[in-house]
Amino acid sequence: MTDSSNAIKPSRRAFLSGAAAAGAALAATGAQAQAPDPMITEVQPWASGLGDGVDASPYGLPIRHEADVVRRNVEWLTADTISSINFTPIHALDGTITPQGCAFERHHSGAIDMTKADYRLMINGLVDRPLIFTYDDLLRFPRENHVYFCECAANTGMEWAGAQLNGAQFTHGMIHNMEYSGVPLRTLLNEAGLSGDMAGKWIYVEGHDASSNGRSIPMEKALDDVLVAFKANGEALRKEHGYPVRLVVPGWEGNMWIKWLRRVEVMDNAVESREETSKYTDTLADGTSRKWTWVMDAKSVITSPSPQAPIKHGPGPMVISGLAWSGQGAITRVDVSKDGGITWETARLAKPGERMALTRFYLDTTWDGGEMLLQSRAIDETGYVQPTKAQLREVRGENSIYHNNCIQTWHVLPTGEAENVEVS
Ligand SMILES: Nc1nc2c(c(=O)[nH]1)N[C@H]1C(S)=C(S)[C@@H](COP(=O)(O)O)O[C@H]1N2
Ligand SMILES: [Mo]
Repeated sequence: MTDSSNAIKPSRRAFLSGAAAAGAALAATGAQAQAPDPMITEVQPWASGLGDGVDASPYGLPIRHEADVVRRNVEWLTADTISSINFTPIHALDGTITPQGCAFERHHSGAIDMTKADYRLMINGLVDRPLIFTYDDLLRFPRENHVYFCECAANTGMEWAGAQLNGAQFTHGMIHNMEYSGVPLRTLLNEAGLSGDMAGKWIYVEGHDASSNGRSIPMEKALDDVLVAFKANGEALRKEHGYPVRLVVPGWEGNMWIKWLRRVEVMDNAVESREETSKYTDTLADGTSRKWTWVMDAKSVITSPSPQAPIKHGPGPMVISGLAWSGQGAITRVDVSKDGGITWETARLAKPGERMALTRFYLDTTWDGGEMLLQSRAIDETGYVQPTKAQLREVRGENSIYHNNCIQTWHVLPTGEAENVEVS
């Protein structure tokens, strides 16, 4: 293993010779390098006419040339589109913030259409005064802003038995990362009055949708960092993400992030609802199941190059980029391997890791034009190291669905194309 000071950083000189090599490779594919480039020598239509006026899009959409950067389904997973899931195009995004317009959706009974005026949040159960809040009531409590990732526990769930889906969007796209504005749940629980010893108590949370998606959450977490959020990335939550109010449960599986939040009941025990018994439990290698697995452990994936984002240049300088996250806290280091995990280089974090939020990493490197078995390995502030698939299978077997945080491998070919593979 190399530390960051030994990581390959192309010097200016290496960059120039790399660029020359890339230029040479291009020249070999056509005579264009010799000819004048009309994009430089000719006046183009956009420079000789007018563009759109300011009223053309009162609420803007991405330019049409980016029309393929959209949520996508996996056909065989999507029996119907109401009780279903789609995937964030993480292979085409950079930085860490997921625009709401392409953030994955998971609904159990469809995305419902509620107004703020119809919105109610009820807190009941073991409280001094059961309360009902309107949307406007929520705006009167002190609020906070936090960036958090939301990962469906089933993210990467199709990869247990073998490499299946060809693209980071499909293998790792059940995740989004937004800046939420909201009121700490603790504030609202205290408003309703928690008397007596809350140790060992639970809350049961459910949504306004027909599925209700009820989940039990230990009181300790409820009083820690759970947010009742009404804005994401500065604007109202989109319908599909729970407009007007959703629960944000930092670092814990997406299923607990109740959308269209309707009710919080303080209870003595967990409800053991459908969503936390027959679903969202982990089958182990010996056939038994783990009872609770709430935290999303450290994980990472290279988003570029990847099957949907092939290398489009010749040998020479190249940027390898990806995302890392941990439900246990901040990412402290990400390593990248080009040879299937035999040797590792430490990647550069675009910013120091933030707790329970996506971290962008880059490896500024040189491609020799040969094959690569690209992997990334995340390490979080607890010292936890993202496991290999073999390590995870030893404990979990191959029949699990949820909580697959193993190291992903992309096989990059000399053509620059990449495919999803496993290394043993
Ligand atoms: N009310 C309600 N909340 C819900 C769900 C739902 O179907 N209904 N789906 C859950 C699941 S399984 C996940 S992974 C996340 C997905 O959030 P998103 O649709 O904003 O991506 O919402 C959770 N909250
Ligand atoms: Mo989920």
